[in-house]
Amino acid sequence: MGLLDLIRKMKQKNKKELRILLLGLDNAGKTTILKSLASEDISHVTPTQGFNIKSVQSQGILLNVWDIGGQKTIRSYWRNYFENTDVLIYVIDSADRARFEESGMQLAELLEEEKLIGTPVLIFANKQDLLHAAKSSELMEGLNLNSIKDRAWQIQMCSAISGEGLSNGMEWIRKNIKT
Ligand SMILES: Nc1nc2c(ncn2[C@@H]2O[C@H](COP(=O)(O)OP(=O)(O)OP(=O)(O)O)[C@@H](O)[C@H]2O)c(=O)[nH]1
Ligand SMILES: [Mg+2]
Repeated sequence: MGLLDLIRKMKQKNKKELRILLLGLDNAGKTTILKSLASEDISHVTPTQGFNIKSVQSQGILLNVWDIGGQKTIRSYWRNYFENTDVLIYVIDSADRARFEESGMQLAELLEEEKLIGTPVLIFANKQDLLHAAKSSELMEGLNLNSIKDRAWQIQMCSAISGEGLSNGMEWIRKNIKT
């Protein structure tokens, strides 16, 4: 290997770039979160039929975020995107109590996927701007989050609409994931 190749390889090792998978049930707010992170207009978000990819710069790291539609018919395609994921961001609609159980089961299924073994998980408890949004303890119970013991994980309250909490989540990613 020549010197140039060696330098190139070292640079790659230190790349400050992460592949992030953004998943969660339909209507949770994934696309709105991604647009908000990219400082784009969030007033006309429509359900994602396939996927969106966006690269956003956050705290000195380039995040390549894959936002996949969460409708039931699309969920079977999630597994096509698991490879090489550095971080999983799982989004919950904190006001949709009727679907806490479904959301928790979907997350539990993801965490059993071989390609996601050990992948750190940031859980965005979205829609905290709504008055009746559930808080951390109710979500932990409703989605059985305390059962996650095999990886680094964090629950972060947020609102994609106000932007509150999003940067705290990104900060957790920066601190917990080696780039
Ligand atoms: N009040 C409130 N509404 C939100 C928030 N985030 C998203 N929404 C709304 O929730 C709806 C769904 O948002 P999307 O971003 O399309 O949800 P998604 O998870 O991408 O949905 P799929 O693409 O179908 O998987 C939209 O009407 C958003 O405006 C939030 O923080 N607060
Ligand atoms: Mg979407």
